[in-house]
Amino acid sequence: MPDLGWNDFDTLESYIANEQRKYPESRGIFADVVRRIGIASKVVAVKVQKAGLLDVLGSHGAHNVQGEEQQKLDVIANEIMKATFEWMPLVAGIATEEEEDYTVYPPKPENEGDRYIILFDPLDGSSNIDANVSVGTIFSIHRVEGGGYRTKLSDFLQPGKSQVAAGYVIYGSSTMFVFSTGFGVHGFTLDPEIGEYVLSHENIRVPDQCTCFSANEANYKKWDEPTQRFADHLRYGDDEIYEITTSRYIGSLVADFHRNLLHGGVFMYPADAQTGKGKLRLLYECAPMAMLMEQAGGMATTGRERIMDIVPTELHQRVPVAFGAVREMEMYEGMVAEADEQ
Ligand code: P6P
Repeated sequence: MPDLGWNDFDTLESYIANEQRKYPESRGIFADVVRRIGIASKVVAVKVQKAGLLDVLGSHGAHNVQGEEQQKLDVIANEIMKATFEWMPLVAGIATEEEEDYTVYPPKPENEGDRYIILFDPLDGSSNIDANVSVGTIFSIHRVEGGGYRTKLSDFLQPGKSQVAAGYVIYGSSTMFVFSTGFGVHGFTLDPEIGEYVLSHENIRVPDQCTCFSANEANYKKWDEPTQRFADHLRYGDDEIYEITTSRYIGSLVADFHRNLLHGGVFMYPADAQTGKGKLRLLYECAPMAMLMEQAGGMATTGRERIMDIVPTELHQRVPVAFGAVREMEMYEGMVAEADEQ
């Protein structure tokens, strides 16, 4: 057998197939959903890598449900992701950051079993695109009843702990597909020579050492007192654990989260103390990232409750969020609880 240089690696394809073989009763539908997200992300990666050349930078003129001016690549990535699932028997519906309403695909006769809904942010961090900062696609997969059942809004409003899979693709110095199906977090790096995602980071564990604090510190004055106290402790505290803790924040969730997942650290987008609201969306940003952080041994909290326990009340709901190792997250929750008792 000629040494092709890659045949001793697990590709995303072979990894999914191996995992599926562990469940003989599996119909392979779920595996196919993950596989197709991988394919869609390769198409998005090509567009992102060529963004500067294909004049797809700059705003599209339209605005998404968040009132944010849509960058052209946002719209292109959204269309690519939707096209991947449209009219497919395996997917009951999708919801995307770029659209007000969810989309339901009518059940197909051949589809008697459970089906899946996909919630995604097709290109998170897009305001950074023209500055060539890493951006990403974030996805969350839930299961819904199969057969003739008509998918409805409540099927999309499931808590993060019901996710069957979650992940992101980061379009950076390399393109990486990072996901979990509840059995750890695994990273696959796209090998452009063979066009395959190759297993590069098996069973990622978030380091205990908090090497960085990652938040938009321009908002410090908007944070409530325990949040300010927590941030001060990490940055200025005399606790020697945090002597090497530095600040890193690039304003692209996938890039900031990925760095902390691999190198350790706290990422937070706290609530504005006046409104009590956070900025990041629960269903297709915080919940999928929370699954990954927990699967990697960390925690994801609002400061008062586990992100994965929150039962959504609306599709584009925003929540305050902090991701990190258990020690820092428990410290933060303790400071918030102490302040709440006063
Ligand atoms: P700010 C990007 O628009 C985004 O949704 C996340 O990717 C990122 O973490 C956050 O907003 C940045 O927000 O207010 O710091 O610019």
